[in-house]
Amino acid sequence: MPRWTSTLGGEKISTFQKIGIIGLGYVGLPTAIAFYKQGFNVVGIDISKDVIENLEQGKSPLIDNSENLVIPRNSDTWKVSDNFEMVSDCDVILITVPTPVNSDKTPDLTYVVSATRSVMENIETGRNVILVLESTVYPGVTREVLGKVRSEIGLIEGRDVTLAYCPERVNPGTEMGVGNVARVIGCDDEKLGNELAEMYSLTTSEQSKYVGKMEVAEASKLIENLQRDIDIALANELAIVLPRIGVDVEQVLDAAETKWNFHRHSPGIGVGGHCIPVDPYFYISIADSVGHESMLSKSAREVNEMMPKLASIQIAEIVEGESGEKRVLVLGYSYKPELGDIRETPVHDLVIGLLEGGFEVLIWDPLVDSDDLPKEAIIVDNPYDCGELGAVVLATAHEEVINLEWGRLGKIIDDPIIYDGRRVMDRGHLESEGWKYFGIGLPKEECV
Ligand code: SAJ
Repeated sequence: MPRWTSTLGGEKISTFQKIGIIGLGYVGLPTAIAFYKQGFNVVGIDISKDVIENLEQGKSPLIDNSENLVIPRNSDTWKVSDNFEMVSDCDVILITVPTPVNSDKTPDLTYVVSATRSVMENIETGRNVILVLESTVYPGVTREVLGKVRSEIGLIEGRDVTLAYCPERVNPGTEMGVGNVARVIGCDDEKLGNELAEMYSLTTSEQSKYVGKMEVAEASKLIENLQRDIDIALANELAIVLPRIGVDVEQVLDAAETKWNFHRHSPGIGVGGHCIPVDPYFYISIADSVGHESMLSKSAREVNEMMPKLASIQIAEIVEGESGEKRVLVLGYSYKPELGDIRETPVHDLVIGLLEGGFEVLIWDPLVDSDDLPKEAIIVDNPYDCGELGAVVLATAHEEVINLEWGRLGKIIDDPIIYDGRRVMDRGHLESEGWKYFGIGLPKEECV
């Protein structure tokens, strides 16, 4: 391959020049733009004509555009298309398509297989194109699943294509984007693995490291998310147990955090998104396949998945002990703050729990499209115009939720009660505005 210097100056070089990115979502699009900005010749492919049309008009098709992406115009070094033939002469092709789970929680690899097949059917043989999977999968997928497609199409590893794995680690809705997260690269060919690490290093301020064979990088990503799910589950279990001995979980976490290696996580009404609640099931299926049931990850999932229902029961008990008004305003519906993404949102189960408890549920989320909100609930455009309420529930800690005019809202409700499902509100301030404050992990006797 021609050795080539990035046009943005500096001594950095890359073995590769033309990069294809398959899947222009919240990972693929920022990644494509990052390589484009470093002077690479980029071809972005997406099967959605809407996505391509938006991009050709210079518009971001992403729900969350917190990275304020500036979409390049079509040029010699930036093209987007739904035609896989466009990647036929790429040096490196990155696959950044979703890996959801099936209803039985087994990994759904249909997008990965479809994208791989479409790429492999269009690459020129003999150019040893590097095909890098970035989607979150379990160890073995790149080698076995992508390798199977390669064999079916008749391509030869090392002559026509070389497989590699580099997990995406962006954290949507936060400042952790492609430009400032570390990367790990797994590839059987160490030389190519190091050249990929060099290529990725041009796009991030953090380290970019070759870590060994593909399974090493696949397992790294998986256990990163598995650990996060387990850590959050501990915080959630503490939010169940500690209040029952009269102790506020947040005070205990404040105290524990003074220890140098205590890693704090926040209890809440549940764990959502397309990674943390999903990836542990990839690990569970591996553990089962090798004959060792993973009690730890299964228990963590059980704890996190019970939180929405548990919160709905707590809210019902609070309301029945106070005004008895069975109307609740739920603030926030997306799975995490500053995003309009509702995938696996725990607020869905919270709403269902309240409805099953006989409540009328109103929802206000300024970031979520009203079409994405549950039809069983009453969608609210103005949180100050909801009529009488038995409680207001903070479910997703959007800035717009936290910064509501709580004094004004409290005056509209006869007996203003808040249930802080993320423990993010200033209790003293709310109580000074006439609110009764309840929250996840707070002993009820401390609330009156
Ligand atoms: N959550 C808690 N308590 C916490 C942290 C999170 O209840 O202490 C909840 C959030 O409310 C949300 C869910 O967990 O419902 C997931 O939150 P998250 O901050 O982990 O956000 P994600 O799902 O966007 O995770 C992203 C992922 N990055 C991607 O590749 C998409 C994930 O792989 C990262 O591990 C994670 O960021 C991270 O480390 O921040």
